[in-house]
Amino acid sequence: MCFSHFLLAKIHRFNANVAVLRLATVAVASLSVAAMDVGAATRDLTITGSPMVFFDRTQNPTVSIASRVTVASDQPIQYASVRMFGYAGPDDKLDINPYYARLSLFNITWDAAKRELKIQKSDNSNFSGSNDIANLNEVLNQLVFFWPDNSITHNPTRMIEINLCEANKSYEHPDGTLHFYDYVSYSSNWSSAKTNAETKYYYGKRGYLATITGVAESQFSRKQTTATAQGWAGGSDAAVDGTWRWVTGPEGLRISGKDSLAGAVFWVGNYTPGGTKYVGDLIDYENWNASGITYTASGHRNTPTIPTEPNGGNHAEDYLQLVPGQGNSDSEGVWNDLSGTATLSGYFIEWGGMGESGNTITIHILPSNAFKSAMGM
Ligand SMILES: [Ca+2]
Ligand SMILES: [Ca+2]
Ligand SMILES: [Ca+2]
Repeated sequence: MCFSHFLLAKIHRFNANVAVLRLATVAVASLSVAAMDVGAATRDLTITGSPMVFFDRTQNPTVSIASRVTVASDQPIQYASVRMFGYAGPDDKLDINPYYARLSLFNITWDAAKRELKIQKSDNSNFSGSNDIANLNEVLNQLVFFWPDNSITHNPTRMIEINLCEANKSYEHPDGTLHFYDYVSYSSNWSSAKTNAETKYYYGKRGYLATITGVAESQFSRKQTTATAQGWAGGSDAAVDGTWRWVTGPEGLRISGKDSLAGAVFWVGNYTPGGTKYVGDLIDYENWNASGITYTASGHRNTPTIPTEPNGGNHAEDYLQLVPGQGNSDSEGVWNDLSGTATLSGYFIEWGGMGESGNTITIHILPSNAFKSAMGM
């Protein structure tokens, strides 16, 4: 990370009775993200700057984190979600500068449990068209971070993630992160699909072949396409035949407790018949196809139906294909292992959970004596 220049942070006070923060500075890093989007749509979010807040332990500051967010979009946006991760005291919060002159254009709500600042238009309609997007840019550059806890004995880092949520595109993952989905028509083998997904950005987030780790996520992902669509996803047993793991997205970065290899494992076995769900990496979901399959109302395979996939032993079929289940758009897809050299007509893509610089701001809080020392004071 290259710090190009320093700015004096603008300090806003909620409590006028407390003296203003004496030392505050913000280091602006140069970060940029290439913009390649699904189809012809524009969905760009860039954030430049990684604020370093230097503070006097006796103070109780609110710091503007302005002028670092740029949005470009030709899509209707329901709301902007600004979430904070990292240590947070009970009153640690995000807000919009209360002195911002055009505050009345927006409906701004803070959800303390989710630590989410939600920004909508005042009438809750979509941000749509260039004027609305300009307004959204403006308000996102009025973010303020308020922390009344004067101690830095806790983790002094906060991560702020900005997501732009279009209707029917965002799904809240059980870990509290927002994920986004689409289906890409792209005739290719598995590895080309994986590479292609990684060239597609969605509001600052790099795409990956979808990792489907629950019923709701499976249904949500399938709703992005037609009832009969099929395509690649991010599962594979290429590393160890018969040990199925997610090799893309945040799950692909995890080291499995099963074999210490990269990628969270969800299934062990080739059809002998059946196999065994592996839950040691905290993923309790699979939906392999079965002969004579019947479905629950959600479209999940009824138990005790024994799956007949994966059936490609000895590395004959090492990559995950999602196929239609019941053939209606509300159902989960069912799964097949397939040779990675096969050509499929498209793939399921997902964004989110990676904590990328393209849609995050990391705030480092340091005591003022560190700043003084750095400046030779
Ligand atoms: Ca996923
Ligand atoms: Ca295999
Ligand atoms: Ca198969």
